[in-house]
Amino acid sequence: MELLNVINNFKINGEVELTKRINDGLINNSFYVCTDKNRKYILQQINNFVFKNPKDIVKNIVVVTNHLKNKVDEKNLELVLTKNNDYLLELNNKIYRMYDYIDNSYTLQIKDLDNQKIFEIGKIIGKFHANLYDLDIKSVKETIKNFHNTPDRIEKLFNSYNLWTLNNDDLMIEEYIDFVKKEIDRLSIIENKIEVGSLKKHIIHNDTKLNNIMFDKKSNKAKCLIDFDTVMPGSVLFDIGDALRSLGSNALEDEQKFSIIDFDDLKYYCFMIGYLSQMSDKLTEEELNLIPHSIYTITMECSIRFMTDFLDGNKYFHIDYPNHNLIRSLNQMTLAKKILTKLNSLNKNTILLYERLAKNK
Ligand code: GN1
Ligand code: MG
Repeated sequence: MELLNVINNFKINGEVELTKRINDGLINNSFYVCTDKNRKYILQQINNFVFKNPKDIVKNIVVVTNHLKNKVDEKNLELVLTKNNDYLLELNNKIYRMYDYIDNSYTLQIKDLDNQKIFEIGKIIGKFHANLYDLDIKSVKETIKNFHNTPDRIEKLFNSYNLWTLNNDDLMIEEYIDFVKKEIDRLSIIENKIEVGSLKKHIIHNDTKLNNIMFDKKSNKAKCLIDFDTVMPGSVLFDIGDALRSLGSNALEDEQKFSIIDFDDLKYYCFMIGYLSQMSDKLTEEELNLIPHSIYTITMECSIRFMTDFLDGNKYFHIDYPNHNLIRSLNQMTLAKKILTKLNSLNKNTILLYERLAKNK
C-alpha cells in the first residue's frame, strides 16, 4: 500500500498494474512498475546511509542526462517528475526517485558474455566517456567524497581493523591486512598521479559493473549505462578498472569457490578493442600505460571496501548471510592476485593493440 502511495506521487502515465522488486544492486531498493497503459518505470528508494545528499545526486543526474541528450540519438536514462515538480520524493523519512524504464532491453550475467558482447560493453563505456569529455567537471558535485581514492579506502580499512574485536577469523584477517600493507605503494600510484596532476579527472560513471549496462533486445548491442548515482569527477581508469573487475573475472564477486576465480585475458582484449574504438584519440599515454594496473587497483579497492564493511558490522553493502562481505572481499583479492601475475603481458599487449588500431584507422 505504501509502495502504491509512493508511486502515485510521481507523474506516471496510467494506473499502476504491476510492481516487482528488483534484487540487483547492493545499495538502493529498486522496483519495476508497469501501468495499464503499458508505461514502465523504475522506482528507487535511495539509501541515505550511503548517499548523504540525495539532492546533489539528482542535480548531477539532470546535468549529465541533459548533456547526453544532445549527443546520443538513442534512449538514455531520464528522471520522472513528482506531482510537485520535484525529482525527489520524501515520504515517512524515506527518499525516492523514479526513472523511465528503458524498454526492450536487458542486462547480462557473466555466463551470458561472449567476445562480441564484451566488445560492445567496451564500446558503450568508451562512448559514455567520449560524450562527457567536454562536460566541465565543476558542473557535477562529488556525492561521495573520495569514492575511488584507494589510499583513503586503505586508511579506513586500517581504522576499522584497529577497532575490530578479534574472533575466530582473526588469523585470516591478519594475513589480509599484511597483504594490503605490503601493497600500499602500488595501490597508491593512481591517486598520487591524480594529486600531482599527471592524471586528469573527467566526468565518469564510477560504477561500471556488468549489471549497470543495458543491452538492446533486437540488436543485441549495448544500448546505454544505467545507475547514475555515482556519476562524478574521476579518472577514466576507474571505470575501465571497475568494468573489467566484474566482467573480466570468470566468477561472480560472491563466488565462494575461490579456486575457480581467474582473470580472462581474452575478455580484456575484446573490451579494449571496443573502448579504444571510441577513446583512442583522447586517452593520454599515462592513462594507456596504467590500464591493466587500474584493474588491479580497483579490484583490490573493492576487496578493501567489502572487508572494511565486514569489520564494521555490514552497514554499507546489502548482505544475504553473515560472512557475505568477508567472502566477497577474499574473492576480489583472489582475482586481484591473478591480475597481478598478468600485469606485464597485459601492459605489453595493450600498447601493441593500441598501435595496431591506430594504424588501421
Ligand atoms: C555497489 O549498488 P551497486 O550494486 O550498483 C557500489 C559499487 C561497488 C558494487 C560492488 C554507491 O554498487 O561501488 O563496486 O556495489 N556502489 C556504491 O558490487 O557504493
Ligand atoms: Mg549503484
